[in-house]
Amino acid sequence: MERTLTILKPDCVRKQLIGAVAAMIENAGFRIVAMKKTRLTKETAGEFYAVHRERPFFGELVEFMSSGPCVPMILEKENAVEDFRKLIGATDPAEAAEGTVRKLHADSKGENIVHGSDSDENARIEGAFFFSAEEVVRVDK
Ligand code: 3AN
Repeated sequence: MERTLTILKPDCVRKQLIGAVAAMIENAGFRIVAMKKTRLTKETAGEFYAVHRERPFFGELVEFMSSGPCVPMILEKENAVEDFRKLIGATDPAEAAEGTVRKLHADSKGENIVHGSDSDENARIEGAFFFSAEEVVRVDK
């Protein structure tokens, strides 16, 4: 069983879509093994997105991600990383496939509702960024 890390971003929380997006996630066969509502500071958002530090949109990304509460989750499923990126769709909602989270709910490349890890290694790093071992609880059926 693989894991991935998602963040329901501040636009998702502001639009009151936490429940709608969590339902899409669960209906797609993911189990939520950790979840919290938190707020990133500019410093912690910058740390989370450090790989994008040189990108032209870095400042905008950090501003946005620290603009309000967000809801990180660790999700478990076979092939979690790849299947989750399929569920959320392309970074740019205009290019996202029909029925994906971003196609349905996102406004722009920057404000695109959800984050999804891009590899198993990053899923582990990003999971540990938000959650301690005690906060990760796998509940069996
Ligand atoms: P993804 O989240 O789909 O893996 P990345 O890794 O290319 O996309 O980008 C990381 C984050 O940076 C995206 N989720 C998005 O919020 C933001 N981002 C990417 N491209 C742009 C852009 N052109 N303008 C503003 N924000 C962007």
